[in-house]
Amino acid sequence: MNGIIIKGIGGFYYVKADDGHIYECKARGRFRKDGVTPIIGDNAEIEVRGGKGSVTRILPRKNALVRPAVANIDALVIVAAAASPEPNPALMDKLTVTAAANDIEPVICINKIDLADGEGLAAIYEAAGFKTFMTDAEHGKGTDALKDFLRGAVTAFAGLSGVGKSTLLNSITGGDLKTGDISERLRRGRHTTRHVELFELDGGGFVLDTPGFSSFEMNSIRADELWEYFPEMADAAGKCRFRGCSHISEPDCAVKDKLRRGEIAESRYESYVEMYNILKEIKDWERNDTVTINFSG
Ligand SMILES: Nc1nc2c(ncn2[C@@H]2O[C@H](COP(=O)(O)OP(=O)(O)OP(=O)(O)O)[C@@H](O)[C@H]2O)c(=O)[nH]1
Ligand SMILES: [Mg+2]
Ligand SMILES: [Zn+2]
Repeated sequence: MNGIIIKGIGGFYYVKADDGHIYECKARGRFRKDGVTPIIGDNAEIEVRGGKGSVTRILPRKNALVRPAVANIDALVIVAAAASPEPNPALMDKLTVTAAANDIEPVICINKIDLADGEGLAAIYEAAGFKTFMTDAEHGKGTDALKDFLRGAVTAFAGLSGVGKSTLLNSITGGDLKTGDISERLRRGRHTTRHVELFELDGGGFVLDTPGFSSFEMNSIRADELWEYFPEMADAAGKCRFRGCSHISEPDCAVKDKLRRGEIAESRYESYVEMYNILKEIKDWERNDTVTINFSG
């Protein structure tokens, strides 16, 4: 039987199997020998005998994030608050690039639109080619459209602490994930969300609640390939005068023409330049295979 690992606690893996049941499974010893540790999101083969389940095989992963370790993410919902905390477009752009480079669809959600007008921010990401949602999770506004989008996929949520990821997820799953106000968070000096689990949506699909992330690495991305992860640059990038144009200082650059015409947002282009300058200093031997996002717990 096949299934997806939705939770791991104390050496047991909880597998939602194709037959609709959840089985508590042990991993067979050979995983340790192979150096494969099952993680949530893994598609697994399991055997069930006399009520006891074991994971016998982990199917190849499409991608894997670290801290928390989770595999096979289809979409990353990048949540920003219209206000409180103030949106940070540079951070959002790094996340869109990191996701895309991992074969994860980046999706934008501007939350807390009851507190401030998020239209301008949303327009930037819509124009760049991302699916963009506007929500007021506190009052359940706009969350149905997001819920429809998540159906059938495995989705993670990312964004600064306090933007409303858990509140959004609660509204979507009807569950009771832990949320906290900012004063409580400051008092405890840590993030509100700590456990890691995939939550099944009625109608299919899974969502992962993650704490606010602390850092991520983009070492695997080459500077000259960075433009590929900016959808709004894709049609222009082949039309520059120079092959291998960095789209920063060369003349007759089709990307900068687009920027001048207002078809690429200033903030997005600034993020591109900032990331390009960091990535171009990375030597080939310093490159990792995978792009990682570290979510702090
Ligand atoms: N006004 C308003 N408040 C919201 C909205 N969404 C969430 N909040 C509040 O914002 C605070 C933080 O929300 P959480 O859902 O805990 O934020 P989080 O992103 O999960 O934070 P971490 O788990 O620390 O990463 C809570 O007090 C929520 O009630 C919204 O749309 N509007
Ligand atoms: Mg949370
Ligand atoms: Zn160019």
